[in-house]
Amino acid sequence: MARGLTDPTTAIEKRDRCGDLPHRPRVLLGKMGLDGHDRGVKLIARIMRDSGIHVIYSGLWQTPRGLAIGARDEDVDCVAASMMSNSHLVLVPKLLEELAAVGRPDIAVNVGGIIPQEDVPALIECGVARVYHTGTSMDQIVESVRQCVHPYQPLALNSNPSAQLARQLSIAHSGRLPTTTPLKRPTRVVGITGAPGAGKSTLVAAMSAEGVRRGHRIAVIAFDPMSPITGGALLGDRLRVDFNAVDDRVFYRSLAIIGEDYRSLDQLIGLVGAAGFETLIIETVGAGQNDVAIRNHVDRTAVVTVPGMGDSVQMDKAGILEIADLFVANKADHAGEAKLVRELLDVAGGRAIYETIATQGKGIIELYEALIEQG
Ligand code: B12
Repeated sequence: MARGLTDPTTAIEKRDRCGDLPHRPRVLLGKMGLDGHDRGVKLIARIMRDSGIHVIYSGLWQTPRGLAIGARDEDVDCVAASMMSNSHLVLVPKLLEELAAVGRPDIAVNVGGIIPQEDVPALIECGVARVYHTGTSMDQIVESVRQCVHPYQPLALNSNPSAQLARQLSIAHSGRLPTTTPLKRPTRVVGITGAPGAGKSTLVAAMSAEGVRRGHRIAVIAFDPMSPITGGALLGDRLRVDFNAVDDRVFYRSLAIIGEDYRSLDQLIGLVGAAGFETLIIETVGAGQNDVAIRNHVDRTAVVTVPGMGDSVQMDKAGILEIADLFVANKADHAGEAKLVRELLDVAGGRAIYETIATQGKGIIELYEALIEQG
């Protein structure tokens, strides 16, 4: 931990503290209610990531139901709820009820933050696994997760279908899916790729919401990078989707990979289709010029670009721009948009260019129709 005034307050030794477990622990880190204290969760997220844990951060202001859907669809080993706003006696029991309602009453819930000692028995009584306090050490935080990890078993056939899909995806991604498992490709499998920070997750979230508006059920698989040093990952794309609005009409799954290791992807796609989804959107890890492997797995690829990413020579290079079936010029309100579109037109060779401002939902209907309705 930090020793002097100039040391980062969150410095910890990056080390795989979970490599001995049956699988990489998956944790949903959540803050429910009107609680804006996010220093603690950010610290916990980094500690977990740097200890070999896959952390899904769902953002502030979650509802118990949104968190429960996330826990089920992400197939987490535990939920880590950080409660600082004195609403734990109301929201935590509700979270446990919702976990049961969405079909995963077995997922462990750990609670930490500002929890008066006298409230601990009531939380344990309603089903919380453990309660942690301010000043919880790094070792305790990692241990709180390790204790929840058990080998993956298929869920019972009569369990919730999304819960079953989520578990099948976990098994497939760990390379252990039985070869006899029925697979079916969804009607539409589209890939969204592009540089880190281009706005891919916000675009995917906006397109998912558009799909829901049209009465479609959308599945998303979003890849984020896995640390080659610890095996840990911070899976942060999910927080772009407003689950308070789309509820479980969007099945969203975050997964970590190193580089472009898509060896399980065809099975993942087949499982999503076999679960009845006709549309699957796959978001790649933030891609570089040479990251083109996604095109071997999807039907259509959208390459997301933003203004200010380089001169026109960059556009002529072989690689990622060649795999686009269509281009998205996102952040169209930023300076340099006209130049970007002009340069894209030069290399597009007739491929369509869609201008979007994903954060405002602009251009999303046109993109959805081009990529998904007509795809
Ligand atoms: C910094 C701070 C703020 C900052 C927040 C900055 C930020 N972006 O987070 C600011 C100034 C904005 C703020 C505002 C407010 N605050 Co304030 N704030 C604090 C303070 C001083 C420290 C919190 C902190 O960052 N700690 C450091 C982090 C690293 O620790 P942590 O969050 O506790 O997390 C650790 C452990 O708890 C544990 N942990 C946490 N969750 C979990 C979960 C699991 C599963 C596990 C294993 C471990 C674990 O692990 C972490 C590492 O050890 C506390 C008092 C205190 N000493 O705790 C008050 C405090 C939390 N705030 C309080 C209040 C009332 C407010 C305001 C409502 C004040 C007001 N009237 O406006 C607002 C609300 C803001 C909002 N939107 O919600 C009260 C809450 C009272 C309560 N719950 O009963 C406190 C306790 C102060 C007090 N004594 O009254 N606050």
